[in-house]
Amino acid sequence: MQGYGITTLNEFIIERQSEFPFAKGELSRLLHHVGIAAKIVNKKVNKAGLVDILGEAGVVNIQGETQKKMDVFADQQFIGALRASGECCGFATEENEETIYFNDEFSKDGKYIFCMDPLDGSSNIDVNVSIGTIFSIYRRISPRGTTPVMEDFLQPGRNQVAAGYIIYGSSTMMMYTTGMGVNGFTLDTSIGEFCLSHINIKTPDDGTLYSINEGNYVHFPLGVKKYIKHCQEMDPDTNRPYSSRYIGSLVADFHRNLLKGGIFLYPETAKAPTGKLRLVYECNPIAYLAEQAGGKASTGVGCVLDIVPESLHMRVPFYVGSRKMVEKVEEFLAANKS
Ligand code: P6P
Repeated sequence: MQGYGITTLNEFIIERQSEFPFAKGELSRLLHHVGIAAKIVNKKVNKAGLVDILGEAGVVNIQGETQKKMDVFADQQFIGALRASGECCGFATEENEETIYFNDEFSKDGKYIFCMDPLDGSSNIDVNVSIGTIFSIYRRISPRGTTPVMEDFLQPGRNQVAAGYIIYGSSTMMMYTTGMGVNGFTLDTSIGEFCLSHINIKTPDDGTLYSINEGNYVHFPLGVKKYIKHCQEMDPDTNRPYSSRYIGSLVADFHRNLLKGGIFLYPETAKAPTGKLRLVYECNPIAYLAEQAGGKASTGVGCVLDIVPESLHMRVPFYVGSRKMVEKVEEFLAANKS
């Protein structure tokens, strides 16, 4: 802690770097640049209603989703900031069908690859609902100095060296892990710094909040239907009522559950037969954070972090949050295989 009582993100990154004996500051520099991009995006998000940044960019992305101007802006800001870090040799983002890399020697020598959803939940921005950036960092597999290859991006989530999210909400927070627990930083706009506000977060082992889009109920696997009914009836073991909370923005729903305890569920549905959420840049980083905070992340039949991605935009069913709640869903799914 500094004399003036706060620890900024950069001070924390440097302090923690000393815990990695072989660290040369590359990951620290990368995380520092994530913080810079987050502040730039935050500034725009906060003014979204005032400047011509709302609405559609008139482009449809690889997901078949209409890109919002803010999606494109956030994508560009993070790629620009991370290129400036010189530590990233390539990027995979929700907004681009192919991976992105730069052919200059500086970038090609980068040790890390960066995967992100630059602005998750952006359809909510026009109605002033919290949205977020989700990111995941891996060491490259291909040799430094060469052009990155797809194998660099299709690593199991277990290989992540860092993951995190920025939530642009009532306050803007950056939560991240480098495998030594999860820490949260709240942006103090009066000094333009992310300041340590949530130290070594541990998510409650159990909870009473469940987050799912019940509009898809008829398409859910039988085990999920039974789990929802389980939540809606008084839990005989704990005699506690559950509450349904669904914002429709993964970062916001996950963040609330992380702090209070709860489970987020996005099963396969008719419209999304393998689930809606993307493994590489949504599920893996959130799963890494959940596990680092003592929670669990499952596809319903196994750990999300153990999956070897088959493609960049691969989708999986996603159950994440308090360990006991995720285990309960897995039990219902196993007992009601359809
Ligand atoms: P649905 C936002 O579009 C998103 O990718 C996640 O942030 C969110 O959890 C999910 O989709 C919401 O999907 O089908 O319930 O609107």
